[in-house]
Amino acid sequence: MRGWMGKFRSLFLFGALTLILSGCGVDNLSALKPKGYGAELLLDLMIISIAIMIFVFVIVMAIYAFVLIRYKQKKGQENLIPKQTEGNKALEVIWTVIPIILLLVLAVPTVQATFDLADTSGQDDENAITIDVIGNQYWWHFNYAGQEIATSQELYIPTGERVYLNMKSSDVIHSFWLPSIAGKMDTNPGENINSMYLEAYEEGVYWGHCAELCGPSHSLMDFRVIAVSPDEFDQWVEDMKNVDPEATPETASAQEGQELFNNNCMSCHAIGGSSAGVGPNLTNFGNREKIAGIMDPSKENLVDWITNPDEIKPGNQMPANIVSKEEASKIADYLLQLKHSDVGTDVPTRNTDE
Ligand code: HEC
Ligand SMILES: [Cu+2]
Repeated sequence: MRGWMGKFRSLFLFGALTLILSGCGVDNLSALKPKGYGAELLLDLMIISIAIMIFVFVIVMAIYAFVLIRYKQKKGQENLIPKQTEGNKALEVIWTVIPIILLLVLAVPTVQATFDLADTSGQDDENAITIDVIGNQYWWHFNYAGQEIATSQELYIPTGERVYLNMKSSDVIHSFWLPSIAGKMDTNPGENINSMYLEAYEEGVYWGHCAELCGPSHSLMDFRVIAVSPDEFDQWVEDMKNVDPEATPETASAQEGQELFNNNCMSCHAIGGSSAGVGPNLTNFGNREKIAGIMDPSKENLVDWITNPDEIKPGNQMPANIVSKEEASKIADYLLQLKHSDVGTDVPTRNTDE
């Protein structure tokens, strides 16, 4: 016997699904809440295509329901053969012409947007900001062309301005995906460079992901884009250019950490400059939102990372146990005080307005 639960089962299912899916619209990570030019263009296209789909669906369902009801077999008509019609010029013209119109309505803005988003010719302007993006298993490197500065994992950009990205990969194919500001683009190994641009409307910290399955830690290959006002951006560039990689830290523990770091870690990591080594550039590390793109920046997490990175990001290229836990703790003191620029530290983070 089906109880009242049974009768309402599908209603429950739909209700639960709605609740789960409503979690998809996270601020600063969602294509449905655009905060930049590309994302806005793409959302408009989604709305047009969904509107057309709903229009077609409703008309087809209405005709379907009409035929079902109007031509239902009635009592006493079991052997009745309805009037047979073959071909109808007017109807055939209508159902050929309407889809053509709908396809045009869909095609014109789609083709326009495609060319618009692919137009990176603005980077030839000498004042344009261009950034070389390099995807690595499982971290991102951002090299500011002509500026001799670089960041890893966190990309700083000015708001209200087009910033051009030229992308490639150092190993396998990755995909740079920043849903709330722009679309997504593959980074390929080899000579093939893909270009796109970002234009953020408001200050904020925007979340990006790698969107191409690239290995066991693919799902942990996150990055941030920090959009600040153009003035603050210029300040940030100044700060980054004036980094002194040799600066002596204040505490004794951090000083020991600095020496340990220089002896054990500098072969892969850089502080200051624009080099992309085997590992991320750690300039301004103390102001990072995340460690390795995914962990909150606590000392405990950092020590865990330094002693056994593979436990946190399986398959990544940093070796475990280079230093002891005590040494790692001193290195953590050193790294966490690397604050080279406070630009962006007051920018509202994701979800603060929810
Ligand atoms: C063989 C090269 C190599 C050596 C040596 C190395 N690392 Fe790494 N390190 C990496 C790579 C590669 C990553 C990126 C891992 C990832 O996120 O996939 C990384 C990531 C990190 C991160 C996270 C960076 C970020 O952007 O959030 C920290 C911190 C770090 N390493 C510290 C150290 C310290 C401290 C040492 C020395 C004890 C060290 N590394 C030695 C290659 C190396
Ligand atoms: Cu990837």
